[in-house]
Amino acid sequence: MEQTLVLVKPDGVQRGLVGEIITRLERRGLKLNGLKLMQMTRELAEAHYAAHVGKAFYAGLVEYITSGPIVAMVWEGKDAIAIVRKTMGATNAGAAEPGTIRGDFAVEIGRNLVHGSDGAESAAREVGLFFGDDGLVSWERATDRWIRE
Ligand code: DAT
Ligand code: MG
Repeated sequence: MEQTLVLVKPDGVQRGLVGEIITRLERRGLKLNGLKLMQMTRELAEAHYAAHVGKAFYAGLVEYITSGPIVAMVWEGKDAIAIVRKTMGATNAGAAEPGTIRGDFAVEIGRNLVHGSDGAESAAREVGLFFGDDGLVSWERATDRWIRE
């Protein structure tokens, strides 16, 4: 089953939106495999955002993601990567559709509340970065057959 890494960024934790964000992913029908509150080190932030090295916003991005605790999660489901991205909304929160997490709770790209892996390769890499040493839990849920036929 497909897995994806989701982060509630420091603004989401500071603003008390952890529960709201988890609720939206749970209600959508995705299944939680792993969850932890943590402080990202600069090293982890640089590894996580390696694709953005050299871009104008890179330094600010690393500063922001390490500025306070985050919640890291792994969510599972068929097409979980794309479903999470849709549920989050556009990267630039100011242009994100209402009904999405970013479109309902954020107003700009630099404080966009959440991260979700953008493809199979990055999901595998990011799940390993954040949960490599932890045991993820794959489990049967009584409601699974009411969510997928
Ligand atoms: P996403 O988080 O939607 O996957 P991304 O991977 O392209 O977006 O970029 C990672 C983060 O970097 C994004 O959440 C916010 C920031 N970012 C991206 N493009 C930016 C830009 N043009 N100006 C400022 N911040 C930007
Ligand atoms: Mg991305």
